[in-house]
Amino acid sequence: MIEIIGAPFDGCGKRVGSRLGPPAIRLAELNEELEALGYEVCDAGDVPADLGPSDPKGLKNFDSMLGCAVLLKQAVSDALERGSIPLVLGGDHTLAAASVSAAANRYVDRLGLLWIDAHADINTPGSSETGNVHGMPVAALSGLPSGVKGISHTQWLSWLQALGPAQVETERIAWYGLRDVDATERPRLNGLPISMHDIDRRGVEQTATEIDRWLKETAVTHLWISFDVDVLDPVFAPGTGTAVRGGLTYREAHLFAEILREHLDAPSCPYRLAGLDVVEVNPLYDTMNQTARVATEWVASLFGKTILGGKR
Ligand SMILES: [Mn+2]
Repeated sequence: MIEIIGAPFDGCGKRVGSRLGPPAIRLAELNEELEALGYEVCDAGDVPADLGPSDPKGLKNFDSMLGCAVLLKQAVSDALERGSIPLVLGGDHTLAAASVSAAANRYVDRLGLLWIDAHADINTPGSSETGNVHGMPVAALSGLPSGVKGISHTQWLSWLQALGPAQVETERIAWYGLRDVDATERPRLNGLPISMHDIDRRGVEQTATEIDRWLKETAVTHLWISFDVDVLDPVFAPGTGTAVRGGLTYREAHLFAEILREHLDAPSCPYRLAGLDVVEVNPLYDTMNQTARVATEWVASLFGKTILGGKR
């Protein structure tokens, strides 16, 4: 069973509007697509994600984010407990820290994380140029130090505490589609960082296979996939707040999803899909809901939809 959980929080990005991501993706018929593939789908609705007052001396909208994160972590944890695959719809990428942490606390060091994104999202308050928390969820998940003093440091510690006790060490994290990485982030990418350059050089098929091999080497039993729609080139997915040119084409993104599914379905595959985030769909920057439709189609490919149907 797939359990859809909306997290319409957009207080920690550069631009607001991704709070409209969950309804846009639902209107793109995500539920119907997955049911057509034979899955039982349950839409659990949205976790509350209102923006309250924000301390001007701290991280922007931090308290609102933390409140929503606690609720989302619990909702994902409950879904995992029921044996469901949680499918979390953002919202900005900040809340993926909460969803991934639910799986991390359940599977501990047997969880691998695949962060599909133009950005590495491994800034800390001390290294971030913008101060936007949506660029920090991977750093929080892996428990990096804040690098600052004062209120932001206290907030950072409270976030780590809310996500814990288990962490996802960077050695168990793969990134895919990177093309906008800060110099301060680069030395932190200890797992498997695959950039657009790597994809240009070796193609989707080989880089996807590298991820499969790496997951087997790290001996994880569960994989969480966090999909930021900005991994796609803005030509195909313009409806997002931090678009970066030079991304995956529509076909490359689909081929990647299809190969991930092939690996997951292989009889000898030692890991299974724990859950999935689909984030940063921002209808305010979109036309005709095409970005939500691309995201929905990508999820369908990941869950086994093929052009000719049946086995590839
Ligand atoms: Mn991103």
